[in-house]
Amino acid sequence: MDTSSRPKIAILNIPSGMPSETFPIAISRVIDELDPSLDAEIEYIDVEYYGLSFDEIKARIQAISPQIIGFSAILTHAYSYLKELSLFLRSEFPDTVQVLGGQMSVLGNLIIQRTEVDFCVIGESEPAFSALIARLRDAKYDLSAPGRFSDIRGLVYMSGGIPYFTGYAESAGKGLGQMNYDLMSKFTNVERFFPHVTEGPFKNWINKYEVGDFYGWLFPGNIHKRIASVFASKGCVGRCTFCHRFFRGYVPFAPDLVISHINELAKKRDIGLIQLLGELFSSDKKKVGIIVDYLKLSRLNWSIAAMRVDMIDEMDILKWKEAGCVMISFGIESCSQKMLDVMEKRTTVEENLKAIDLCFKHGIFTAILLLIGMPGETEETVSETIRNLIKVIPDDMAVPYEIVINYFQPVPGTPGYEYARNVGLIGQSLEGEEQYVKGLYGVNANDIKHYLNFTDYEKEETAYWKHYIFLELIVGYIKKHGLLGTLKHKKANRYKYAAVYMLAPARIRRFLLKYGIMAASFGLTTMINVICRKIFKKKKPFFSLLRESLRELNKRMELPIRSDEMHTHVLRKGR
Ligand code: B12
Ligand code: SF4
Repeated sequence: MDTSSRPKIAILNIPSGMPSETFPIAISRVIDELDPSLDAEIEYIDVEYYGLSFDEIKARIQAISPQIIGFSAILTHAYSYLKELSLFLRSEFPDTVQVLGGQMSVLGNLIIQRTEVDFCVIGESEPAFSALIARLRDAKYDLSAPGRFSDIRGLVYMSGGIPYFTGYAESAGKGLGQMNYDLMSKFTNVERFFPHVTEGPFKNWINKYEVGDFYGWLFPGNIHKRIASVFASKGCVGRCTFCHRFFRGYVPFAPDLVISHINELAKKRDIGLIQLLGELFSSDKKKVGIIVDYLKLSRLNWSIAAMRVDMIDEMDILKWKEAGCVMISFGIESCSQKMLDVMEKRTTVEENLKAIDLCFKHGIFTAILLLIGMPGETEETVSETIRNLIKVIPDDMAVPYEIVINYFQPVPGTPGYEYARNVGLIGQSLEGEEQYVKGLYGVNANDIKHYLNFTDYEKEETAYWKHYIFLELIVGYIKKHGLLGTLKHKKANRYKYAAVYMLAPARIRRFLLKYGIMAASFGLTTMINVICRKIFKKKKPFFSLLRESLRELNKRMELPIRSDEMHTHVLRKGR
């Protein structure tokens, strides 16, 4: 290995098997923000986009001959791929130091023990990554004395036979930048991050018959232009029990920097629509106001990737609509207050309904985004969600109507994940946890097959919930607008199916759907087994009795700290 003073680093993204690829802003920032005095030579290998085989990755790494291989893993779903690749690269490049960063590093304890990764960088890459590189370079990449890394905060590595966490690093504050396209274009095709409006994500989010109505909301001319993604903030004021973040608190980006980035992109790339990314768009109305005023003048259209319902009112919606806003995503999650409390969403059903209603009323697209199957979910909470959402069906049939429903999928570092361990749905041992995260590869949260059952029903009995909510909300739509009126305006098959479905009385269609979906998803034999279990083995109510935040509940159920995680157990709590 080359131990000369100039560090050479190969950075790879780790595929998660999910259908949509990761927008690699994390990698751009890792490279961009590295301490320039290191004079490091960095190369990014876009494994995911180019679909590289292990041998192709090996050839690329051979050509670079790095002392450090950096893995960027945003989703935990990528764990099994990471493990295989890490083991393979260790056998091919035994002396190269492996470093992992990204959200997956919350599993630092597991990764350090079960893969060949030498260091996990926890949270923001800076200042830990630069400090680590400098220390490795000075030690000639010799890992035999782990104590020499103990003062670099933000690392997990093996020390004394168990993983050691050096504690959270304070963010260097540099890490609030945007994607550096000029930098990234040296390594990969960046043009794909500027799809044409009609080829972009909206065509997947809105059904083909209604997406035209959506395009109609754009300023004339923008429909022929391209989309760009821009971050406007980092962090969130919420602490939902299913959500993980390393970043503490909420920081809106400086409006002048966001504006100059948008301006530059718009000029260079013929942009017509800006997707504003980040966990929470507006908690600082003043800063957001400056960005909105600019967007209004620019005649760009724009969308908001994430917004809390308790932070928006009719004035905002009107102002934003006038300024070109065409879409806002709210994670409303549920319209049962009990479930919102279990999630510690800190919102009310009324706030959910109001936010959705305002968007529909003023012609801004918003999909109804639901998370079902959290502990405490019952047939009653599902029905309550439907009853409430039926109150806010759009009056105007030209408003696209979309409903997206996912099952709860515990993410490490969240109260939801810890609760799953507490009740034994995720193994409490290292092996048990690994088995769970390995199984996440490519698993879409809308797939019932992988749902860990947090209800008192048989899992198979909950398979129809997603379809039931969906169909009942369409039935509600038909009832509001009349069958003929609906079928005239809404051409997607869902309206035709719902028209047939609603011929049966409410209780009967629910029954038929439940057993129909069960048989279709799991087979007839399983369905019969489920029915037998229901008759002969009654479950005692447990999950259905839940009413409080999982975070509070966990305090009364905490498991003893395993001996291998003496130093790392704090990662379980997130930040
Ligand atoms: C924007 C976003 C989206 C967008 C875009 C996603 C994308 N893939 O680009 C959309 C809305 C499409 C989306 C979809 C999904 N998302 Co999302 N998303 C986010 C969000 C809000 C920001 C991610 C981001 O780009 N941040 C900006 C970058 C710059 O910040 P960063 O990741 O912190 O990067 C720093 C460090 O990680 C570190 N680092 C990163 N790599 C490396 C490498 C090295 C070597 C080093 C040293 C350091 C390092 O340094 C970076 C710079 O400081 C996060 C929440 C969050 N807090 O991260 C969730 C999040 C990543 N998403 C999550 C999930 C679950 C999903 C979905 C699976 C949801 C679903 N059920 O469909 C899909 C998957 C889509 C996909 N294929 O990626 C989870 C992941 C949890 C987990 N542990 O797996 C998160 C954490 C939110 C949560 N619920 O907890 N998402
Ligand atoms: S789910 Fe959304 S609102 Fe809740 S903490 Fe995460 S980013 Fe914030």
